[in-house]
Amino acid sequence: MLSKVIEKALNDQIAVEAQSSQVYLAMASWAEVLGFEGIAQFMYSHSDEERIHMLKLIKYVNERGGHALVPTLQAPPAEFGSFKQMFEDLYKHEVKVSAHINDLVHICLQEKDYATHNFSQWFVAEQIEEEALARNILDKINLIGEDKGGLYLFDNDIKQLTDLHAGEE
Ligand code: OFO
Repeated sequence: MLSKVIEKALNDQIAVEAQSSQVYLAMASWAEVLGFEGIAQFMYSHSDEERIHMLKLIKYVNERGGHALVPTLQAPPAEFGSFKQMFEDLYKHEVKVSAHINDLVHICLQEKDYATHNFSQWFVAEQIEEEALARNILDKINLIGEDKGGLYLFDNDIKQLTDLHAGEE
């Protein structure tokens, strides 16, 4: 049985994951409208992943006798400036999510909830991967700068990355 403190911390994390999914969906739509199919595909699948993270938390909360709450979401921005800006936002967003996961782990230890502590380790590992991926993409896009041809190649590149990633799951 979850304590009220843990239940609240997990519900907060559900909201974070849902909001991430929402923001990445807006990024996907923006990229698609601009005709960057690879970037759009990458962001759509990233958005789906965040929804899966949210569902993982929802199932866990309910399984442990709590009540998972479906959160209210804020409307994300419709445009993101440039792709460089967009991937910077994505990276910063992931760093924030990692900090949130760390808080969750900390609360688990304070509450001596070792089962939830164990459960949250999956998210700790996932955040390491997501931050690394975001940094990797950001490095690439920084190399390209504003070069249109480079961006076209990058769009193709990231498409392959998405296919590869999807194949791993
Ligand atoms: Fe849920 O991993 Fe990114 O935010």
